[in-house]
Amino acid sequence: MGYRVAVVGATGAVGREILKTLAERAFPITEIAALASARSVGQEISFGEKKVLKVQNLETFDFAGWDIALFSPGASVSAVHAPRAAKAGCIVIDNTSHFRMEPDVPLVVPEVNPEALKKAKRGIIANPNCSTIQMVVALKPLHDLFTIRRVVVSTYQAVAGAGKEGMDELFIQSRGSFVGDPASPEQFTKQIAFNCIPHIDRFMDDGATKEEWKMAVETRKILDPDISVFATCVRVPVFIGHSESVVVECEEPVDLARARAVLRDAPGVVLHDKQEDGGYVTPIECVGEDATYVSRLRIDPTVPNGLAFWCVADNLRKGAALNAVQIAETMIALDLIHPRARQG
Ligand code: 11C
Repeated sequence: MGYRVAVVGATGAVGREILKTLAERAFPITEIAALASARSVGQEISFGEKKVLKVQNLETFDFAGWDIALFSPGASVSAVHAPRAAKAGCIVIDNTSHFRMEPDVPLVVPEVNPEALKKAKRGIIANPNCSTIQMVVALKPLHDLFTIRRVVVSTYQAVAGAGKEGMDELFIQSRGSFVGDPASPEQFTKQIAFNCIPHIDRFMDDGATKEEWKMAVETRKILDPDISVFATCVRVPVFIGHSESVVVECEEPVDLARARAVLRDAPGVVLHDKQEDGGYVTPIECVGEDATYVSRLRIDPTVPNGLAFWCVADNLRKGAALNAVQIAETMIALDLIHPRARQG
């Protein structure tokens, strides 16, 4: 049994990763469509080893008879076309921020809150922000054990979070600084090569950025509404792979051995924490990998029941494409998506 699957925003960094992930995981597909804006129509994109897809126009695409649409265009494009696809009976998994906080749209990380998928009444499921996904995958087993009440997180986010243009800017500026031709910033507010920028997404009224706000509100929606999150989100000159320093305060007394044991068994987590030179995972090592890697696990003695760790994950993969595909796989496993007969 296979499904008719449309990938929207197929020419972008996440869209391409979705196609790669679907092929690698042998997702049950009978037909696949790659959709993008009019200017990409006709472009060819490979799907798996043997197939080449011609990009079709999202504006004029008829979703009737299609089972699943994986969206990763801009938020304003999803705002228009995701409801159109859902209305045609297609299950939409949207990777943009547009629907995430709407009460009737589940926000899902399959290792954390798969049961929320049963409440997808509008036919739209939201994929969380990449920096939230890897954090909640690591927090979930610790929360089950110690009841987390407060999280302080600092992120070190790769330029891939700003798409292909962000990656190009880091490359061009890095090369340019060796040949005396430093390119001026366009995608970022300051030079990103050899620099760190404490600013991702727009500023909000309280002085936080929207990326920092997203980490707080999304964590509460996915994991527990009673957890407070204070985030500082920083762009760093890394191409792919977000890193996070996470400090939690818990209700229950924390125990390092028990924390290690649950993290070792937790779905989606790889605990790699040797407490020696190189005995931790860095972003370059997580590129192309599915897991969220946890290292540097230790007690924070400066607060009651405090625990600290470092985590890294491939932001295009678990932070976006893989999580979206896992949502579709989980819906199939829970019998929430059924292939429909082709209409028209
Ligand atoms: C970044 N986390 O690293 C962002 C990218 O809300 O889906 C993803 C933005 C989002 O720039």
